[in-house]
Amino acid sequence: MELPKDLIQALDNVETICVLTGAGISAESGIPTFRGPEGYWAKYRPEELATAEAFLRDPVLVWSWYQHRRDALVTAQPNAGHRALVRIEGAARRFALVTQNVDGLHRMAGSRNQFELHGNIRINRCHNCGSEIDLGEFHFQNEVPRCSCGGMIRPGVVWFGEALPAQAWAAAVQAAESCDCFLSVGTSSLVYPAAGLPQIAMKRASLVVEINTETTPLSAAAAHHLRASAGSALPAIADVLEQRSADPV
Ligand code: BJW
Ligand code: ZN
Repeated sequence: MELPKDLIQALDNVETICVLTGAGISAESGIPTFRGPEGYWAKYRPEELATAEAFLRDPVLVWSWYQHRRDALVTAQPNAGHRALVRIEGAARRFALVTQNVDGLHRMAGSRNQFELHGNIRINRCHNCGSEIDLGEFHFQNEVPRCSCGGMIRPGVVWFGEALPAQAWAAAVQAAESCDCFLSVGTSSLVYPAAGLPQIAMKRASLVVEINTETTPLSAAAAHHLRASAGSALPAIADVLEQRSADPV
């Protein structure tokens, strides 16, 4: 895609980039988003599946949902958007990738300095003692796995009402506070505290760019809203940044 001329100019001065991604960037890898007509929440209510209360009430239902999503990830591959972020990391002087996604596709693509705010769907941990537990090739059928402490084992993701991993959150705030360009990619900007990161970046008058196929609560405040797919907009941004690093100073 062609980027607006003033955005190309502004990117010329950018040294430190912070990127926040959401489910939209993985949509082009065939993974459903949460909100919207084809999203998970069109079929299920979040409070039935993505809260600790739901898990304690019906762990088999919650486990079945996560196993279904794990199965879908077996064949999922990073797409052009994930790959472009690896190029952007290579072209920036300092770079941090903050993701709300639990699918691990950024790591698979090769992103290095990344922080997972909502955990990782491939990890398991005890709901009682919090230990991370390696279940090997575990595939949920109908028996909820148990920790040696007796607690129920659950997917290592962050549900509504739960605190985000402290280190990842601290790194995300630090990256947003210190960047001169903040890219918000494929997120509805509805779920906090992640949705507050662009506002943190704006305090330092950073260049905030939103890449989203739809309008969100962030769109009006962003310096640029590229109403485009991540897979088309991010390669265009990577091209500009790489061209800049190739140019003689
Ligand atoms: C494309 C595209 C393409 C499509 N290209 N774009 C009132 C006000 C403020 C906050 C609260 C409140 N009431 C409650 C809260 C707190 C709550 C919250 O934010 N709720 C709001 C919904 C109101 N937050 C929390 O509870 C968080 N914890 C917390 O606050 O802790 C406080 C605490 C402190 C100390 C002790 C205890 C607590 C935790 C939030 C956890 C969210 N978890 C989930 C599930 C993770 C596990 C799993 O995967 O199952 O995270 S919910 C779900 O939403 C998931 C996502 O990461 C998250 C965000 O969704 P995302 O990524 O934005 O996806 P979508 O589907 O919403 O949007 C996709 C976008 O892509 C769309 O805009 C499309 O247009 C776009 N798109 N294709 C570009 N190709
Ligand atoms: Zn335990």
